[in-house]
Amino acid sequence: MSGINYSEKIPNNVHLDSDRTLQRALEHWQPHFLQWWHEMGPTDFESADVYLRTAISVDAQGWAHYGAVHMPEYRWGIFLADPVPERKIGFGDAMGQPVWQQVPGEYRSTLRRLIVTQGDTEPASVEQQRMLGHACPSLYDLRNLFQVNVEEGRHLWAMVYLLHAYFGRDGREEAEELLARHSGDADKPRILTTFNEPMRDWLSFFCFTYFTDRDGKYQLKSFAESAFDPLSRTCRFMLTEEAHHMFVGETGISRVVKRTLEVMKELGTDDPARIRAHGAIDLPTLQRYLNYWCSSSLDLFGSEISSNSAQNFASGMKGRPDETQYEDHVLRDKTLKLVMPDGEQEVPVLNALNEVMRESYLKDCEIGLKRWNRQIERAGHALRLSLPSSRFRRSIGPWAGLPVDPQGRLIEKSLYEKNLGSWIPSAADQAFIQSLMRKVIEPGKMAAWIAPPERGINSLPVEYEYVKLH
Ligand code: BYC
Ligand code: FE
Ligand code: FE
Repeated sequence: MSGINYSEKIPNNVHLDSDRTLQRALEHWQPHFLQWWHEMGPTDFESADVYLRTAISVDAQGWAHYGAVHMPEYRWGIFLADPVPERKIGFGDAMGQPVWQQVPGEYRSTLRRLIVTQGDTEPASVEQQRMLGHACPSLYDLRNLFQVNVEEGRHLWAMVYLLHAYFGRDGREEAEELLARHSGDADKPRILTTFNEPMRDWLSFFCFTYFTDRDGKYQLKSFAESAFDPLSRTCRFMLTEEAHHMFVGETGISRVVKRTLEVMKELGTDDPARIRAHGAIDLPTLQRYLNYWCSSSLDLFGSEISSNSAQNFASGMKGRPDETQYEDHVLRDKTLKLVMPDGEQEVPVLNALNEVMRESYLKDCEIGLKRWNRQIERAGHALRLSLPSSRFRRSIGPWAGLPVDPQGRLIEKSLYEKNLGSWIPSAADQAFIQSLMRKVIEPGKMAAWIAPPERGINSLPVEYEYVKLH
């Protein structure tokens, strides 16, 4: 276990003090990061005491310390998982060779681009979520939001460390650019579409942490396999933090479902209008939010057929999530049948790896759906929540812009346009959800649209004052 040095300006377990140039460069970036947090991070909560976890070791057991922190004083740092001795490349054409401790010249620009794209999403999500604190359904949820926010801030540090340490001047310039692009900005938007979508309410936040943070999990898992060892070690530790983000999404939606079912029972109806009048979220509306955020997140895997993905795999830069579970790690003579708009097409697996990842991601997404549907079934209702087809509402790949219904059928454009409003949240749905967004800050109290969590954080009661507002 490598301990983390907290006596330095930038907490780290990478012996930053042994490389003065790198240390100075990162210490120069640090105030820019803090300025960005001040301007683009959660609004108005800078003096609140937030019960947050901070990494104190990279050991899977007991890596976090919990305590009250002012967010601007959070100890963002650089933490890499311990090296695996004698680690070898686990896939691609260079399989079996030693992993890289430096960036090979021929892969430099591609690796930099992958790291910048990954890094760009982290601060983008903080920007998207910056107003949500004002409408928190409870102090417990407010704390979880801020926990996710500070950790996404740390994930930015993780990528900026790689850029500074391994990409010289270009890397330092990219690190500045990561603070200059902003979510939804007309002139300098974030790189990937989902990270420019506005997030105005907590139902969207729970869907985002369920679907979009899970894309993060899958991308990080594929980088954890990378031949570029510092990237692999960085991502392995990020994954430890990531689990909580998806927990927030899964339990958040589960609590919404629970509350809705209580109201349905109380009123003896499944009429959306009456459920809404009672201040709860009807299940068809939840389904539309799931359709929206799931389809948006599916684009984050890239195109179904991608020569980039083939290159990234063959060279060893980016593997498949859980690469060891597969038999063939080279994939030079395997093909895969993909359903394309104009029929089935057989393509080399190497070129279909984005799709392979998307498929395993969707399987992971099903787990929450099963849980929520079990809740609905136990309450005696026939409705089932479902995931939209991966062809629905795509903006990237061969299905982009095509009129496909949530079941994946290509339909008439006019029919698609007529029905889209019933498949994703309409303006009226959004206005209704917005009307529920009222700040609840009495310890232990919950907004009327969500059930309390089963337990609190770190064995504390649900009633604990997780955020002390001043
Ligand atoms: N939006 O060959 P293709 C997370 C571009 S989330 C806009 O199919 P490739 C987090 C693409 O760049 C995880 N543009 O793409 C979650 C390419 O452009 P060029 C983020 C898009 O390269 C919650 C062109 O379309 N991690 O961590 O195979 C909170 C053709 O693309 C999009 C990463 O993204 C899009 N959705 O795969 C906080 C990992 N999709 O080259 C954090 C790093 C594609 O024609 N990135 N394009 O100019 C990658 O691995 C790959 O870049 C992608 C795309 C998987 C994103
Ligand atoms: Fe992240
Ligand atoms: Fe995350």
